[in-house]
Amino acid sequence: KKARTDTAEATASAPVNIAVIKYWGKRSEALMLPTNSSLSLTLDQDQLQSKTSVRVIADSESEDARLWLNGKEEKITGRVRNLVATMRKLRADLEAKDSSLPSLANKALHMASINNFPTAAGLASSASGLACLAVAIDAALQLNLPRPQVSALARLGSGSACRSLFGGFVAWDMGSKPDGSDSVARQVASETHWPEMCALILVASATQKEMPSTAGMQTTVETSPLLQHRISAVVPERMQSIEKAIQARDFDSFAEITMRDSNQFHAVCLDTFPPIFYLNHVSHRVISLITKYNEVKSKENGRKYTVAYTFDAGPNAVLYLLKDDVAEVLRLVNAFFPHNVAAGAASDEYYGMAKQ
Ligand code: 2P0
Repeated sequence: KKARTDTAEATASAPVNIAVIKYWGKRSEALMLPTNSSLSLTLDQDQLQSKTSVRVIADSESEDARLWLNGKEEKITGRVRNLVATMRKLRADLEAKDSSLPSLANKALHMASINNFPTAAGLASSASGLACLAVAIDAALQLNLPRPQVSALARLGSGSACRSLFGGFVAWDMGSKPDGSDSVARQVASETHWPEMCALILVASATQKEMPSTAGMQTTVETSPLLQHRISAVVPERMQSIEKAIQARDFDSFAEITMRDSNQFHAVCLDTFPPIFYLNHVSHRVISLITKYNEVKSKENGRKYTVAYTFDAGPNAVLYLLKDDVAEVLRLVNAFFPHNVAAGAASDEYYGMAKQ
């Protein structure tokens, strides 16, 4: 007799992560394997997050899959289709072994995801979005997979998503096996390791970026000689150094590596042919301001750096800094970029102070 087929439903949320060693380039599009390792900080869940609900339609006859993003139905990409198919296969294997399990593997799947921040504006929305999609499907299909496996599945949806399954400081080791089994995210230090560490997000533009990451990094891999240098001669050493800096809570080293890696990522974008421009004049002014501020503060507090900037595939700055310095840096940013505040749009400018 056929097992019970109640509607199964699950909701999950996942936080954004912002890389300090940037992922940019794939060695396998099919398996979603990167050309270099990367490292990020996962932000506080209550600040920037995606939330996804997944419902298995019990009385459906088809394996239809539908997706709503911020309330609007979207076409399902090949990658999400692949993620859904892979997870359904895992469910089908379970059902084949145990006929008492409800039949969920071949039912229609409705997925609805929302972000509480601008989507596709270079604020890592795909990382949090695909991470919680994988968690929600895992729950709705009652798979109960271990977290590293959910992380590997999230990677199929978007590379950087594999890092959002863990809190604190997270590395994504590129791995070397052709099947990708050793290309996995790993927690370097938990969220309690360096509680003074804060992130400040300055939104220079909340519009969607012109060049999506996936297409951009593919052109970079095909055309940029600087990327080859970065992969072989720069990132491996930087991964080791920044892990050491994190373990030792050495902010000066952490900040310098972070800023250098952001600069090199954007240099690689410029070295792509045709070039990719993610930074704008506001981003350049933020870099100049932080550079000058660090010089001035150094004479006062003896530290080499007080603030580190980093930019992803968009013009918005993420500043990493220690808690005691947040109030002054906020005043500084308000003084130098008064326009949004004067226009009463301060809440559009800052998406809050996020601790790790
Ligand atoms: C990162 N970024 O490490 C880097 C820094 C953007 C700049 O991961 O093709 O959206 O889905 O794997 O993950 C953006 O790339 O690209 C990204 P896909 P993804 O966070």
